[in-house]
Amino acid sequence: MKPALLVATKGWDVESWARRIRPLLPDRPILCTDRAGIYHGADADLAEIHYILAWKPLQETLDRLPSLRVIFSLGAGVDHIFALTRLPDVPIVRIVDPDLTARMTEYVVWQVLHHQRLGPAYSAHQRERVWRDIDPPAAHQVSVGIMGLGVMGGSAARILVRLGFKVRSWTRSPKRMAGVESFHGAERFDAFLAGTDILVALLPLTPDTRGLIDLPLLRKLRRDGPLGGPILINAGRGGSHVEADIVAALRDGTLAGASLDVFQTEPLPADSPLWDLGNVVITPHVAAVSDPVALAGQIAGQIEAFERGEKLKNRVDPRRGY
Ligand code: NDP
Ligand code: OXD
Repeated sequence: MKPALLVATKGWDVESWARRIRPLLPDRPILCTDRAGIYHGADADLAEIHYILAWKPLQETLDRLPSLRVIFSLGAGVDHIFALTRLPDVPIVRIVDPDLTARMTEYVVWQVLHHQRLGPAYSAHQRERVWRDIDPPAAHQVSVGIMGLGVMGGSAARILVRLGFKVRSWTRSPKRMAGVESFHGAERFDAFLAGTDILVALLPLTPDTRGLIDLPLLRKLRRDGPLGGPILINAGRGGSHVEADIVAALRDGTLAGASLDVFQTEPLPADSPLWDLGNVVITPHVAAVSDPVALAGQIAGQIEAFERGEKLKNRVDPRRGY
């Protein structure tokens, strides 16, 4: 038998991953946690595990894996792994895949167009049976500022540029992309914000990005743009924003609207004021869902390549935290 693997996910359908992986790696045991992330089998079986496929793994599960060689995150983000207090000294690999990237690109483009085409106003008119034309601005009059021009942000930027939007980006390190005005680092952050009508956050959650999107930041966005005020779209991580500040900004007009896919607490609590604000689009962390049908092959291929002595792709840098 070849080394075993453990599928350990909290809140996801563990079996749908195991079902896809088993035929791809038929000659090895594939163990699973339950939906709460708890493994109910014997410690002896866990000692055979070389690989964990994880989404929000429990500390107690990782602590029981003495032979672990690689941690595979089942998402693009790895904050759910770095949130643990004890991590074994093994490579952490994340998902980078055209399927996941395409889903995120769809979400960002959908929400940017929704706000640029005055979707919230027209939805309100429809509910009131009002026939009134208000002209949306042209794409080229709207500036979309993307925080995080990585795999996800880069793909969304390319499509937005093709649609004619003015696109700018803000990153940690310098970037060059055709049609995109690039800013990086703390010194250029205010200049980036000052020219942004629609702020798109596609940042990983790290100590540097936690709580970054707060009221002072939102007040720095362009106020005299064509949408009656700036818009926030966050599909990165809820930990990067301060929800109370977003609510305050939506109420006092600092923000004209928002689309939020990620939240400080998920599921978004039923008593969150965000649910009742008309100018907010809420989706339950589904901007880019990890589909086992699309992704299992990549993970199985990585395991086989690793065992042939090849380098793992999409390794995370633990010092950067993403
Ligand atoms: P990448 O690692 O490819 O890109 C991250 C980008 O963020 C990089 O451009 C990086 O800058 C930038 N960045 C990181 N830290 C900072 C900082 N302190 N200041 C400025 N820029 C910073 O990640 P992906 O594009 O693949 O994914 C981004 C995030 O999207 C994931 O971490 C995850 O949290 C989220 N996500 C959400 C999903 C959802 O369904 N809502 C689905 C998938 C992902 P630089 O290029 O200089 O390194
Ligand atoms: C991810 C996510 O990180 O779904 O992939 O949030």
